[in-house]
Amino acid sequence: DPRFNDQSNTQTLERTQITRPRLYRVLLLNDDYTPMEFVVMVLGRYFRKSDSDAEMIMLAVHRKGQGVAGVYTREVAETKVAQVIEHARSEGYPLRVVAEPEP
Ligand code: NFA
Repeated sequence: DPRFNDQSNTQTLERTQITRPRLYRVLLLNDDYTPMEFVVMVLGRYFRKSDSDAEMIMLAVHRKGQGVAGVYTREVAETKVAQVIEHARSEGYPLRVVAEPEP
């Protein structure tokens, strides 16, 4: 933003500081008891995944042990973790969900 800013009418360039918020990955962790269809439902409802993407992510978690459900700012990521854990526990499932900062 070029502005006249002193008594000699010289110009000083000022720059607006933009800071990007840190992003957090929400990870789903595999377990032996949570039904596959519950994990697919979670990916659709809380992470807005299509049925086919949800199925692929669920199977990747099942095979590899963990996978990324979504990437969000910290408060959004932590809220999703809390909501999914609450829903899973209410159904008696041990599904684990965590948020971790992106490198
Ligand atoms: N491993 C679980 C099963 O076989 C499915 C699952 C997938 C659980 C992804 C947690 C995360 N029922």
